[in-house]
Amino acid sequence: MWQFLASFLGCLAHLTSAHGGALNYTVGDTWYPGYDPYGGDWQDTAPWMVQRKWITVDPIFETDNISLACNAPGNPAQTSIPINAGDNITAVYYDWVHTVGPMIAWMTDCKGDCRTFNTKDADWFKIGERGLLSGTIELGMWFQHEFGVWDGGPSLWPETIPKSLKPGNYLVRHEIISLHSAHKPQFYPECVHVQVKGEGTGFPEQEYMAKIPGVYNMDMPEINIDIYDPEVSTQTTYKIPGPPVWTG
Ligand SMILES: *[C@@H]1O[C@H](CO)[C@@H](O)[C@H](O)[C@H]1NC(C)=O
Ligand SMILES: *[C@@H]1O[C@H](CO)[C@@H](O)[C@H](O)[C@H]1NC(C)=O
Ligand SMILES: *[C@@H]1O[C@H](CO)[C@@H](O)[C@H](O)[C@H]1NC(C)=O
Ligand SMILES: [Cu+2]
Repeated sequence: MWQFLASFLGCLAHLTSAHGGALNYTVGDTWYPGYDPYGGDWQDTAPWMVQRKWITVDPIFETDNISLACNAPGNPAQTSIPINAGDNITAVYYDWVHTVGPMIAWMTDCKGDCRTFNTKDADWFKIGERGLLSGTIELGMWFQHEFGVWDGGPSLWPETIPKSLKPGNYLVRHEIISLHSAHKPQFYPECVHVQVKGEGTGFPEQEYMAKIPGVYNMDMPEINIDIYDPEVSTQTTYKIPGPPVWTG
């Protein structure tokens, strides 16, 4: 019954709002518009654009899809958000409807200009992750559920740029993984260019690094999951896949 209801609600949700993604960013009181996926190609050369190009709010389904890095087509942005290490960057979503699965914020060093950086060469590290807050995998409260405000207002996802991170040009990648369809995980990634300022000299060791795609595969029980399977649905812990978070 729950399974039926959940998939029914899932369909309904898709009809009304068709998935989603990170649409805008804020740092302090400053607002940075992202790439409107239905706004047209003129945005490709907009001098104020900070977000890598994405052209649909639909999810990516394949763990080995090259677009898992920065969505499709993922073209670089023209400029970047200036931010001090230790400050928050907040990703702004609209009408997020899915409720089950982890949300992970990642960064990678562009090793120079992010406008010429190819994510094939990226080593990604986590700066924050949110999962199951309380209750069970199927019916408990996930951060992803709490995040969807359901009142027509924007959903806000703040994460902190690690205080000790060395200055430079980075991508910040916000990733929502939605697990409401059995054995069919949905990935919603978007990337923004940032210029980190500060006095830090820190950088994560190899144990914190992952390739994207590469970090996930369908042999992982946390990814290839059926949340309605009685052996899974009643569990009260969910291990977020990938390396540990680097907090600096
Ligand atoms: C990768 O994902 C994109 C965006 O969802 C999709 O258009 C493309 O067909 C996928 N590629 C593969 C090889 O599955
Ligand atoms: C994102 O910013 C644009 C303006 O650039 C605005 O029209 C839109 O409402 C914002 N979206 C959200 C979800 O805040
Ligand atoms: C900054 O982000 C952290 C999450 O990393 C959050 O707990 C905190 O409330 C945020 N602070 C502000 C002022 O938004
Ligand atoms: Cu969706």
